[in-house]
Amino acid sequence: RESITSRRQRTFAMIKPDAVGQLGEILDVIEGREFEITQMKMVRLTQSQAAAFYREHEGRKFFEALLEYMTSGPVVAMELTGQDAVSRWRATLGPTDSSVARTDTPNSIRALFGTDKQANAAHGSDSELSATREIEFFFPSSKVVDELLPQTTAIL
Ligand code: RTP
Ligand code: MG
Repeated sequence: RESITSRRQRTFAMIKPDAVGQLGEILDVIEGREFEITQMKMVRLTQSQAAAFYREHEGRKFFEALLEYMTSGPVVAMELTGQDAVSRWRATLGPTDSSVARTDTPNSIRALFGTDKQANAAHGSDSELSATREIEFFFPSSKVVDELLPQTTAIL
C-alpha cells in the first residue's frame, strides 16, 4: 500500500501513429518502469479532435503538419498511474526531438522509437492539470452516467 507521503499520480500517455507498430515493445518499457496502465484504448483521431487536443499549439508554424501526423493512423491512448507519474513519464519519453533524444537520453522512448522533432513516438502530459484535462478528453467520466441514463428513464 502507498504511504501518505508518496505521490501516486495519474498521467496521460499516447502512442502516436508512427509508433503504434511497436506497441508491444513500448508496453514492455512502460511496465518495466513500474507504471500501471489503468485505462487504454486505440482510436483514430479526426482533424478537429487532434486540433482540440493540441489547441495550445494553434497558430504555431508546425500546427497543420502536427494535425496531419496525428491523424495519419490510429493512436493508443493510456492513463498511467504510479509514483510521480507526470514527471517520470516525461523523463521516460525524453526530449521532444528524437534525434536530440538519441544523443542525450539513448534509452528513452523517443530515442528508441521516434524519428525526428515531429514523429517522436509518444506524448506525455506536461503537468498534473494537463493530465486531468487529457485523461478526461479520451476517457470522459460522464460516459458512465450517460450509460446509466437510459435505464433511469426506463424505470421512470
Ligand atoms: P507532446 O505534447 O506530444 O508530449 O510533446 P512535447 O510536449 O514534447 O512537445 P510540444 O512542444 O508540446 O509539441 C507537441 C508536438 O508537436 C510536434 N512538433 N513538431 N516540427 C516541429 O517543429 C514540431 N515541434 C513540435 C511534436 O510531435 C511534438 O511532440
Ligand atoms: Mg506538449
